[in-house]
Amino acid sequence: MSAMEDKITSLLAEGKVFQPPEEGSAQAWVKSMEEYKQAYAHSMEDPEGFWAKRAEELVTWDKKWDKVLEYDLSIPEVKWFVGGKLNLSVNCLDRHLTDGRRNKAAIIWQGEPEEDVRVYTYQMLHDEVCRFANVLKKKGVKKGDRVAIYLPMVPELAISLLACARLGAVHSVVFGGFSAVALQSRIEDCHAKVLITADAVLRGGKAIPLKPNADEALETCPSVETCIVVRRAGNEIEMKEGRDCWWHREIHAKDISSYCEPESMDAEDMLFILYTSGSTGKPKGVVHTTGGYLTYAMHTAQWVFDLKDNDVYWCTADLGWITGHSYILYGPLGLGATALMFEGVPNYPGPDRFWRIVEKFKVNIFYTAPTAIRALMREGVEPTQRWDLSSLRILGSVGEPINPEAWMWYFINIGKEKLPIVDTWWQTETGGIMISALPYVTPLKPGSATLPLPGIDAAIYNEEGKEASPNEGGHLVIRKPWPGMLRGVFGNPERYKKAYFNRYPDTYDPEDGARRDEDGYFWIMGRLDDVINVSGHRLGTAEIESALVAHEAVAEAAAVGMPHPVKGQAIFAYVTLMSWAEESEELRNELRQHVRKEIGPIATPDVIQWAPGLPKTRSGKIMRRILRKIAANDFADFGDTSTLADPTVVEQLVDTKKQMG
Ligand code: 6R9
Repeated sequence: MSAMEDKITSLLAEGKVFQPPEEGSAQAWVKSMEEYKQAYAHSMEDPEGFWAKRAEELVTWDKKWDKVLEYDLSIPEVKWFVGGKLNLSVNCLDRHLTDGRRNKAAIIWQGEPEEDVRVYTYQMLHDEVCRFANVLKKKGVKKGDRVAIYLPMVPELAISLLACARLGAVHSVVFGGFSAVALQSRIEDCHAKVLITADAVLRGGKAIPLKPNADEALETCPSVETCIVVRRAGNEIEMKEGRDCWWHREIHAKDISSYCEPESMDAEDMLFILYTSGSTGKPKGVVHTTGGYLTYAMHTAQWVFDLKDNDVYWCTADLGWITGHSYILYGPLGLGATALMFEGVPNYPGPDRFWRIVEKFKVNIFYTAPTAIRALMREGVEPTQRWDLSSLRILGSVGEPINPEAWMWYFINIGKEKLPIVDTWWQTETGGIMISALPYVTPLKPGSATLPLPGIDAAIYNEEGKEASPNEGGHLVIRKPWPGMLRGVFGNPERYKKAYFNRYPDTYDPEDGARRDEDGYFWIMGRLDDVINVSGHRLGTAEIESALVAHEAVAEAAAVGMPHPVKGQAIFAYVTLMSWAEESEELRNELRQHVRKEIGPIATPDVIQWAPGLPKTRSGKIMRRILRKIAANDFADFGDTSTLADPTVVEQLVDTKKQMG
């Protein structure tokens, strides 16, 4: 055991609680546990008063709301700040032109090549956003139209979102790592009128073409009239006449002005759709609206990251995920902060890339994912020592439960045993952080997301819908509406109700398992539905299975998660072949490539095991519990198997797995 592992083990064994640093608490937005408790109590007694005050303090409204909240979770229907009017690009840009921040850096962009840096002041960003909004307008985009965005982490990505918000168009970002097929199904679902993409993505020192994926997707997307292409790598691409145009040409056209009148939006007008995986069927288009979402993103960014005007704040997420939407863009820019945006990956050109960037821009607040921490942990401590990390004051984590070893490593080597770590639990659907420590306030326990934020009525329910006793595991639930919550699943109200409000009456069900300890701290255990969390990315087993079954040689497939030291979970797929097909290494590779093409590289199965049959109940339901155990080499106890239609199937699968190792 190394000295570092030794230290981590012994600190953890003490079951230590780490007190927040006192230094800095006097200036913090929330200064003491007392203040937190008061705010929490107020928010539970008078939620409307609490949120109205925050919405007033944080957001610039064109017209104030008539009613703070109207809701009925049994439908479900939720409306915040009813009758209020505002524009998000005005809140993120225009108002900072007159509040003393005009020449302040809004976005510092670090490209994948070290020397590729661009800085946008609030004025510059405002002008670019206006120009691009005018381009979209010229292409016929109007309020309510959907715009699909499929871009690498370039500044044009942030500009695109804000330009849509300026016009009242609905953006739907599709992560640049998704395949043509995944892009196609999302565009089709939301009927996007315009697609914004790039020639290529720079990743790990290579240019990976992106436009061919867009071309393939658009072959069967009749709704898309225009495709705007950002030039990133300069690789040769095809431009389809009448449909495709270059970003840089359009934005610099003579008739494009650097001012665009913002559309005054209703608080409940749709702001964006973001697709995420659920337990069944295709991905869900999670809908967020305008006034509540902005209030919530800003409120949480301010209290959880203690954002101040002098801070350089860095969230390493991609804008293709909700974390990027709320905590690179809307939250920080709403607050007039300086956000760093990074195009590259943690380990290229070396495992010290993150730390080098921290020193280079004197980053104060750093927010990343456990999978990145675990990957960097493997490289040892030395890369963290090459750079000066003394500018840091707050560390954050998001995306999956952070295991205590990774927490300790982060705390010791990056936090130098004094910085607070905010482990933030939330979801695409919640719009913003729900359960998290406040940095100068909450005593920390490695591996626990700690306590719900003010305004969030979180609890643990057992199967009967009663509140679980301390340390009893159960379903995490949220009992009161909050401004950032999703307002629907695009085009599918039934699915909205069924997926989130069906288990317990009038209660939001995030489908996560958790327990609360004797101090009321939440310990999140992970998904209860058929969702696999690979490196913090949500993948539905149903999506992977339907991709596999789409291959002509596959009769049936079942995908489960298996523990993985870096990714958290890896994908293990059981495949039953058609009778004519033969098991072979080539076919195994072909199937992996096939899933990669259907969904994207993150969904590639790590292991494929041939299965002559799958363990099913007599009603035909696959018993995933057993498949998960076999995948993890845990053959000791399969629990109740009495409902299995054919128990010999399990023996066969165990034998094969034992041979595979
Ligand atoms: C923001 C984001 C949501 C799912 C969620 C949960 C897991 C996220 C977590 C966490 C434990 C944390 N999750 N943060 N689990 N501790 N701090 O990740 O959104 O992509 O929708 O994923 O991720 O299982 O239900 P999303």
